[in-house]
Amino acid sequence: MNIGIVCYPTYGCSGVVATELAKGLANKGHNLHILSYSRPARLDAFRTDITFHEVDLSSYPLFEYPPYDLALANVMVNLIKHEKLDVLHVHYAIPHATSAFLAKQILGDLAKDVAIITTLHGTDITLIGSDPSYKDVVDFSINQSDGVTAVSEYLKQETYNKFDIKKDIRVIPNFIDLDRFQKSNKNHFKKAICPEGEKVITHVSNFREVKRVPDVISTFDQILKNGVDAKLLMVGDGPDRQKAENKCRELKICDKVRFLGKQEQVEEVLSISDLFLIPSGSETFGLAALEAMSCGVPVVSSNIGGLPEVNTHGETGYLCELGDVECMGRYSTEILKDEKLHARMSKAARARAKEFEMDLVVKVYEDYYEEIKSGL
Ligand code: GMT
Repeated sequence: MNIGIVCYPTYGCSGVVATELAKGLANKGHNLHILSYSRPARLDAFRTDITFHEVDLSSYPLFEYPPYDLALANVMVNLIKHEKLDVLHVHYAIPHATSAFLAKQILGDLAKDVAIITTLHGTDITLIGSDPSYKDVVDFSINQSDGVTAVSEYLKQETYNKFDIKKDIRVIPNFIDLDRFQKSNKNHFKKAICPEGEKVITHVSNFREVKRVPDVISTFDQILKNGVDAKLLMVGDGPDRQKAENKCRELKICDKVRFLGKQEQVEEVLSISDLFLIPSGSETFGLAALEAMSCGVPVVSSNIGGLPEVNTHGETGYLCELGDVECMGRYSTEILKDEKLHARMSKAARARAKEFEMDLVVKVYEDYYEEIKSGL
């Protein structure tokens, strides 16, 4: 099939999922086109079966805000016309689903065999999409898609709760490359960071408010107070980094916390981690948790959104009420102090990750494309 994939190029998870899906589909012999305003971070190697199309925004004195959705629709129109796309799969509803609708309208009969598939990822529904400034357009655009998927049961329900969706939403979860995300020997790195054999606790995110990074620091403080000698690795960067640093200073634990910034090879950090913390205030899936689990790292998380569909309480880690840092600290301590429990959870985490194996899920998308196309 000729498949167009539209995504945000950033380190955010929807762009990662979209790019990895493109690679997985290309590995199965499909011809892929990725559309975005810059090259996605995960599209890191040259391949003949994946073409990147940059959406160029011409500036013009009149435009305070250049209309990206129109420029994107224009690229879509050209691709459908000249590359004979079978499927145009947009990740993140805003504005991608709207641009896809517009492109299909512009082309009329020429686009009648192209299946427009929208995958909902999270904040396009839970935060920004339901904002009154966008809601009606998002509602309309989702309903105009030929197929709609969501990354978790939770997100599917939230979409039905927040929007007036007439379409059947198919849950297709996020997936993981088990070969890339597996524990590898990085002892030299561990020794450099923890010369006294301290435990390593890790958090990975884009440090947006919704990630509650100060809760990570407070949970870590609880762990230290419970008598565990540990270091905290904070991977990523974003708007709340300052708040996190302030929290370290307030709790006087800065010497035990390392801010590593954005890391490409996050699996290397996970390979030396004993525990992963994800106390998010909203998380439709929690790909970062799945990446940790795939490396055999138990997860302590909040029990909101799609996280319970990934992290199983008492098996792959523990879940606590939102903001309950005492609970997260207590459970973390339990895992870190009990070697047998840690080993059991580590094994269960990897086993659970295997249920989200990349090829399995790519095949589900492939079948879904066929199903939607056959109904056009
Ligand atoms: O979490 C983020 O800040 C990025 C965001 C995105 O839209 O890229 O991630 C969302 O989609 C991911 C991939 O499907 C999910 O794993 C994340 O849980 C989800 N984030 C939120 O719901 C906050």
